[in-house]
Amino acid sequence: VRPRADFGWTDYYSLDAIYAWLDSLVETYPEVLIPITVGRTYEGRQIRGVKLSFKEGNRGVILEGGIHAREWISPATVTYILNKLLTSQDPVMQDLVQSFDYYVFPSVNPDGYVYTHTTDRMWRKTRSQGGNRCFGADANRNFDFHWLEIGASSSPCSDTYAGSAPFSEIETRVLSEYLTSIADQFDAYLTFHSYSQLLLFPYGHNNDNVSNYDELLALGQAAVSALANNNGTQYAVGNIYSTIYPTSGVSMDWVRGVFNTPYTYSWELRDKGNHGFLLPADQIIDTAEETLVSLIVILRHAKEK
Ligand code: ING
Ligand code: ZN
Repeated sequence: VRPRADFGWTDYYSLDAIYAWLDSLVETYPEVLIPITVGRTYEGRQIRGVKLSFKEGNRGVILEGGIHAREWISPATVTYILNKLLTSQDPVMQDLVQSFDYYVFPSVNPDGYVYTHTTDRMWRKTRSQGGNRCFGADANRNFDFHWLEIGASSSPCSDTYAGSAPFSEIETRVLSEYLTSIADQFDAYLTFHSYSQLLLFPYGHNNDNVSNYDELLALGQAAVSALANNNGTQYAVGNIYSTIYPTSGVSMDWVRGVFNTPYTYSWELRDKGNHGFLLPADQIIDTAEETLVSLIVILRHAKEK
């Protein structure tokens, strides 16, 4: 069975196209895919995903895309991975599909994503209006874990505005509620950003090692080495704090800090600044493919644990 012919990862797609594609997948694979609506955005759009489950009782893996609106390669990569999970004939992939439940959210900031298509290609935040001169908060500074401690702004006009309070944004609030409702069922929380070619793990608010730091570092290194072997793209690996910059209130750290989820990584996808957020569409497939290779390394390890 093929996905919709107009969805081939040769271009970036609108929110409507992504949601129509999700609908077509659910129609095509009704035994294994169920649609999820996490909630509605500030502007009333649905935040949608799917749960892919071949078996009862599997542990879960969560893929979060599009929390930052302008990072278009993120929803593109997440949808590519979902498609491969459903269609790959590779026995390693088929085994991983059978071994976990996958909760896949290509675009957790739909208002922002639409805004980057209609009005401002470089928009990052949500589109809430709280009586300030400026719109939106950085959804990836708005989670209730060391909120506004470091690497986040209290100025509504800043691109890293943490919001007026933890979970002030309806998008992060409903996502956090959904994640809380399934928290005892997942072992991996994986988020996708761009750009810089980094594989990050907790934490961002300080440089202390998480309890399984050695494992996360070694596994991350194995993952990026497999990624590089795919077609030469080089990634660095480490905790957020020392590898990119101090930050707080990010989704991955909230998941790790509150639920102690063992496998939490964030990819900063291609490139290293040549095109930046405007990564040409003809790099989508290669980017997504190499990312999938690194994801497979992580999931095979998580499965054996
Ligand atoms: N960078 C991320 C940011 O939110 C990041 C870096 C990702 C930090 C995941 C923590 C967790 O600032 C971009 N480009 O958005
Ligand atoms: Zn980002």
